[in-house]
Amino acid sequence: MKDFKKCAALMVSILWFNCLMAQNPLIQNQFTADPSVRVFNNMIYLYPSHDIPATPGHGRAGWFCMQDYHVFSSSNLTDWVDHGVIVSQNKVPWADSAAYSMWAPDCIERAGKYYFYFPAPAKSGGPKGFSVGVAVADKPYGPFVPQPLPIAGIHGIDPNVQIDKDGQGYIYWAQGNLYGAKLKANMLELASEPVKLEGFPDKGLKEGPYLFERKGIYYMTYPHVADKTERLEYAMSDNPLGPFKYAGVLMDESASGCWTNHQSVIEFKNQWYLFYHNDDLSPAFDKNRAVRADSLFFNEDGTIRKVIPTLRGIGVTASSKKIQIDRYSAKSEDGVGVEFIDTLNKFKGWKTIFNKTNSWIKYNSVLFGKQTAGYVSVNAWSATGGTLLISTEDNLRKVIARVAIPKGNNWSVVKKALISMPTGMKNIIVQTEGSGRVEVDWISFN
Ligand code: FUB
Repeated sequence: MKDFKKCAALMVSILWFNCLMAQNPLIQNQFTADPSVRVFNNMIYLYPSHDIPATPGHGRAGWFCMQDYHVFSSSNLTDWVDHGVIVSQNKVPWADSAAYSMWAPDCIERAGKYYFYFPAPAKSGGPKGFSVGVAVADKPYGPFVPQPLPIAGIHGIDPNVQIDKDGQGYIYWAQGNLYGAKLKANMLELASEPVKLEGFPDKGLKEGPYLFERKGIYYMTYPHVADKTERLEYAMSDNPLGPFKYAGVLMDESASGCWTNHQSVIEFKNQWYLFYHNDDLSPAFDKNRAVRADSLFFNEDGTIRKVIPTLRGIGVTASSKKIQIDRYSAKSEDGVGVEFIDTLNKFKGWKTIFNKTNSWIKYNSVLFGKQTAGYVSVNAWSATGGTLLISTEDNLRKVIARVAIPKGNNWSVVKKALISMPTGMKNIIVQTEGSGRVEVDWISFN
């Protein structure tokens, strides 16, 4: 009984303190990068790198700095639970605990065990450069036990592991080019000599291999420096070790200039998704990155349509949650902008600034319940005073509230009865009426 109570209290604290709700970027209370995403037992698990700012004596200033890994899970692509640290550099017997280079990881399940693969530099006396280690768990969120030694025969970064339909495991990694080998059934040792994978552009760094299979086609996706920064590309094959045929660009270079990108692709509930990263939470320093996701679509011939990054991202937002309209689906060309709420603490997120009459922002896929009457709450601030029109849109556009934001000098929640309470899935439009400058943090319906 005591143990049950302890366990229940732990679960409540995990859910209460670590439940993160987000659009893009998906995780907004810490930096995350290099997302490897997996579906285990109908739950989505996100295994990212964990960027941190370097401090004197801890990592190298101006460079990547990572000391551990967290895992996050979600049942709906919207609400993410942080399960905390699963592997850290000072608990891996072979790893250099002062390297701060726990780069892009991956995780896979085999026969009820979860194998977490990660690159890291070895202690002095061990192999030079990056090695790849494995930590094993009975659950996707750990506890993970690191193996005493890294995998023999692999020198490189960005491990990616796949198990083919016939049960054969494969491991891929990068070292300027892309490499692969078969894995033994124990998932801990190579079963074949590493080969350089063929069929990719010769020039420019390639890293971050991530292979997936659909309808008998093996898609190898990877970041590539075709020009100055990385873009995501893919190549296709009928064999997990190739040869591959270059097939195109999956995502263009980041518009904000983030030098790296890194991807994984999953199918969840009949929809395909691309997970990647950008520098949303640290636009001035692109080694502190943030994981994003957008929907991915195939053409009839099996090629992939280029994914255009969005702020809205994926997943449905419940109308009763704080709807962050700054993660918009569309907006008017002028009169509306997005800025950090607090430039000294970017983890506080963003606000929308309306400063022109009839400027608008649209936020898609909000799910309303079955109530017939209700309120909208708007967390806003206006130095001038102003009015917001809130509408829903499916086939028709319908105004559901006119909210006067009083003149003031701080954030306050303004609550207004709705003209009518929407039901089902709707897009929300927030528009200004008349002049004035209005800043909005979030809106919510109850
Ligand atoms: O996160 C460190 C490195 O940056 C990764 O290993 C690469 O794929 C790139 O994203």
